[in-house]
Amino acid sequence: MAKQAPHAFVSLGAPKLRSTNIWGRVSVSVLPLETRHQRRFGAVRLRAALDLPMTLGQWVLQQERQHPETADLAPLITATATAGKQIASLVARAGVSNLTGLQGSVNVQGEEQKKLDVLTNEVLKNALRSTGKLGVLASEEENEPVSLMEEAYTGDFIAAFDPLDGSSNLDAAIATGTIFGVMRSGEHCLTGPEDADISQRQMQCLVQTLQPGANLVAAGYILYSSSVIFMLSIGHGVQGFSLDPAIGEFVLTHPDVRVPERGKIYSFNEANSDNWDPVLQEYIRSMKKKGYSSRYIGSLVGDVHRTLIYGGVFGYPGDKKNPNGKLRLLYECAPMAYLMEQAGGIATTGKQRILDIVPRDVHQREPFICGSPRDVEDLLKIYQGSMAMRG
Ligand code: FBP
Repeated sequence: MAKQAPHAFVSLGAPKLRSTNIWGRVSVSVLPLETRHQRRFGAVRLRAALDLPMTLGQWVLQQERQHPETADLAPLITATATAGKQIASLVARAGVSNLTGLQGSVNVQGEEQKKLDVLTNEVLKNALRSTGKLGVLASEEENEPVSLMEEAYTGDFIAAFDPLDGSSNLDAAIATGTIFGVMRSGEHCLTGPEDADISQRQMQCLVQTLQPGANLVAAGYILYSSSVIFMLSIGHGVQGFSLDPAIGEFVLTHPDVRVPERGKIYSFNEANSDNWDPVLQEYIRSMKKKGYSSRYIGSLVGDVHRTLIYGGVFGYPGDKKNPNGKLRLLYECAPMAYLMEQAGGIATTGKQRILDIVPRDVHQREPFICGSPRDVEDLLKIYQGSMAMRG
């Protein structure tokens, strides 16, 4: 008897064509109309049969069903993903499209802006603005928070972001990333048809940017490296989506990310170690004794991503020269701390939980240490010990 040709199901959601075989012979049998559930289950089964990972869009819809309170975040998540794809393409083509190098301007922190710092800031601003959901946005590249109340449909949210973190590494084609955090805004930001005293309310809305990380309702980063990865949390764990260049879609590749309890890597810029406090110096010595290896990219998104996946500790601590370290609380430390805690890790200044800090300024810097819970707890124990000794 001839070898059975492989079969594939073709579901048209109506009477089904039973099967076809690669040699083009078709046999048709009419089956009863499928229920909606059967059709959806059929689609799930087909996706499973074809081993198709879930796309970000499908995941957002699923979250809306499972966590209705996150539904109004969907436009912001998809807009950020779209901006991430645009930025990934700009970063990948920076060398061939004359987008490396400096813009010739300086941001409010006195840093020379890269051409792509400015361009990616516009890309993300426009993408988020187009959702009509934002009352205010704050960015590393904007001197002050920007009110969008006059053009927002609702203004339910406030976003803070670093459009291209680690841009000092860009010209050497080292990993960079976009970091973002989203908070709910108060009634001040909600726009209405006739806003008589909008300027007064704009001020109150701008002030709302200075919320502690504990108020975040979503946060994440997009890593531009050997692959483009969108790591995201909306308060129900951490999911990672890789950009599939074949379909131009983010697909779920890292479901329910949990940082390992302990790692084997410490990640600090040891060039600053002479200026560190003795507790941190002792801690790093103890890690070396325990055989931990050192890895440091000098790009926050790259270093935190590796820490989330492999475990260990990453830190940019304060030191004698920079008592508050280098990283900005609102759009670097807080979003990364939110992700790390959602993945079961710890994020601290060494003395305080990052998510509890109430910002005084949009560009405020804070010492930042995060990673595997057991590894970070070891450091906190030494700090507590030394504080107890000092009484
Ligand atoms: P920006 O590029 O967004 O200013 O980020 C600062 C940053 O590059 C971080 O990504 C990184 O963790 C840190 O600075 C590296 O600093 P240093 O070169 O002092 O180690």
